[in-house]
Parts: sequence; C-alpha cells; structure tokens
Amino acid sequence: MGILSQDILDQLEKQAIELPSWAFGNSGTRFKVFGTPGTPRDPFEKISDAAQVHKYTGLAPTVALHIPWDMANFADLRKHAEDEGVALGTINSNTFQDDDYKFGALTHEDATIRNKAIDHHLACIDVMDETGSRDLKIWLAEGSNYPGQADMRGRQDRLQESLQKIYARLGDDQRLVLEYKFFEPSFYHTDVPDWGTSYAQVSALGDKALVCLDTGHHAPGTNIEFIVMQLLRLGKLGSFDFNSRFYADDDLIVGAADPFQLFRIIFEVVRGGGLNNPDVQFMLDQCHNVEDKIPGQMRSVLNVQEMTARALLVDTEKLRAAQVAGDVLGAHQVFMDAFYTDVRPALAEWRESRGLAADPMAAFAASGYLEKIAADRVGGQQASWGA
Ligand code: AOS
Ligand code: ZN
Ligand code: ZN
Repeated sequence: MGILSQDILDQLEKQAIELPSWAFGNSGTRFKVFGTPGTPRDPFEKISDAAQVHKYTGLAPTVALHIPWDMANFADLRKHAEDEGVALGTINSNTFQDDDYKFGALTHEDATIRNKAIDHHLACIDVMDETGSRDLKIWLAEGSNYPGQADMRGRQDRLQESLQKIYARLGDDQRLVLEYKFFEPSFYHTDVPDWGTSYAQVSALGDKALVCLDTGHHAPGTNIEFIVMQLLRLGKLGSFDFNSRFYADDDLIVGAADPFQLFRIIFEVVRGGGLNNPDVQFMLDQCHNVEDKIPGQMRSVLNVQEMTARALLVDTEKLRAAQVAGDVLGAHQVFMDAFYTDVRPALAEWRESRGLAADPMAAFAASGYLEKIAADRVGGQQASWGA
C-alpha cells in the first residue's frame, strides 16, 4: 500500500462512522423539498439503505435513529439491522416539532411542558434499552429571538434540573451527549450555544454526560480543532456530528466545503487519543437535498477515511522537533506535507486487499440498487426537516 504503513492501515481498519437515518429520507430547505425515487418509506428501508454504505465501504457499521421519526417495533428493527449487517446506534431526541415547545422544552417556564419534554427523553432511553444503544443525543432548539424576551439565567437553571432528571434514568452503560449550536432556530440567544455551555451543563451531571460537537454549529472562522483538542484534554468529547458548511448549518457532505479543516480536526483527534476510541463516537449529521443519498453518505465516510489517513501520515516526531526548535515554517511544512499527500490510490489498493471494491462509489452505481429501490418503493416519506 506504498505510502500507508501497516500501523496506519491497522488504525484505518478499526475506523467506524455512524450514519444518521435521516440522511436517507427526503430533505430540503424551507423553500422546497425535492423527492428522490426510491426514498425509504419506513425505518426498515432506511436501515437497508444505510447497510449499503457499509457493504461498499466497510466504514459504517451503525445507524443512528431519530425519535419519533423512526418509531417502529424496535426488536424487529434491531433484528433487521443485524440481518443487514449493521447495528442500531445513537438515539436522537426531538423537542422541536411540537407547538408546546414554541418557547422552550427542557427550559420552559411551565413545569408541565418541561415534564413533557423530560418524559420524551425518558421514552428515548426506553428505546435505547430495546435497541441496545449506548448514547442519547440531545440537541435543543431552545432560545429567544429578542433581547428581554427570556430570562436566560433562569433557563440555564431549568435546563440543568431537567437534564438531571434525564441523566438519572440512564443505565450504567448508557451516556448522554449534549450538542451545542450557536444559533437557529432562535437568533438572539440559544440555550446551549457553545462548547463551554455544553461542558458546564454536562460536567454538572456526571461522567456519563459528554459534549457532542457538530462541525456545522460554529461561527465562521471558529478554530474547531482547538475545541476538539480542549474537549479531549478534558475527557468530555463524547461524539461528533460531522458535516460541512459554507454559510450556516448547511449539513453538506463532510470534507466537501473545507477538506483542510477536516484534516486539522482529525489530526487533533489523533493527537488527543480520540481515534478509534469507543468513548469518542464519530457520526455524520447530514442531509442530501439534491444529490443521491446513499452515494452521498458513501462519499462522506470516504472523505473522513481519506482525511484520517492523511492525518495519520503526519510525521509527529519531526513535527515535534520543529516545534521545540521554534522552526515555524519547518513545522508547518511537516503538517502540510501530510495534508497534500494523495492517499486515494493506496486506499483503493488496500480496499481491494480486504475484499472491498477499489472504488466503492462506482461499484455501488453498477450494482443497480438505486434503480431497484426506485422501482420497488413508491411514496417515500419525508423523513427529515433539513436539520
Ligand atoms: C441540529 O441542527 C442538529 O444538528 C441535530 O444534531 C440534528 O440535525 C437533529 O437532531 C436531527 O436529528
Ligand atoms: Zn447535529
Ligand atoms: Zn445541525
């Protein structure tokens, strides 16, 4: 495999990236949702599509579910996933599509509504018990639009109280990951806007509560890899939602907008011991509005794999020596040499050696799966909101 040492290949072999079930449903913007022929009509078909990504890439053995979008008989769904060669993963809660939550859910002024939102999370943990999932991922669409509209301090306190009730219900092997996002759907303030707030909230809960970092949830120019480094250093990076952004929370294919940023992030993951560390879940949080969904997910996991290979190519001894010597340009060059290395031919060769297609995208296109689901499935559901 030429440029990729056995050590690097051993690490790549272990890589696993969780897919979001909602990536396989139709999604769009507030202007239009374009349907795709063959879109899954239920969670079972989403799992089948996700399994295709794993079949061709060997990179995506688990699928995250969203409750209530993926309500099903979970014992059957779990069995179906196993039959398809994948497993069910993170459970995502939803407190953003109910009129009751217009002014908040876990932070709401009204205890009745807070309790309803807490109960939803407890129900999600019941689902986790059935699916065998470890993680409950919480993203809260809570905040305010106008200065003075809300008591921000009181909301933080209520958030902590609500989270404590959810945390108390977690099993010994289960975890809660709290995602942050600096804006949207609220525009003045968001109750969990940044890693610091998420960190403060989860730290007050305990060891089983960690931060989820969605790469699309930062202001332009934010040094995301610094946040990755810090959360790993603090032992509180629980999971990633990978995607890429040009403008806002675009949820585009990870590594498409800024491959160098993805490289820098994964370099810090490696540096901080987060690669192939079960405590740090890699997951995609993407939607495919105009491109085919299964190939879109394939491209995404392959992008993560390619940048992981490049990050592993950094000559860390040389880098460290240059850093210690104050050799600014020397250190930078070591870093950039790895980034500019084209690992694609070596990865293709390695895939073949493991019985996978050298070019998973082409092999999948040739398989006829998309044509088959377009013919077999009529009336695909709109599975997502373009989150
Ligand atoms: C929303 O912006 C967040 O990225 C969420 O992680 C996610 O997209 C949503 O919960 C869909 O399940
Ligand atoms: Zn997310
Ligand atoms: Zn998002």
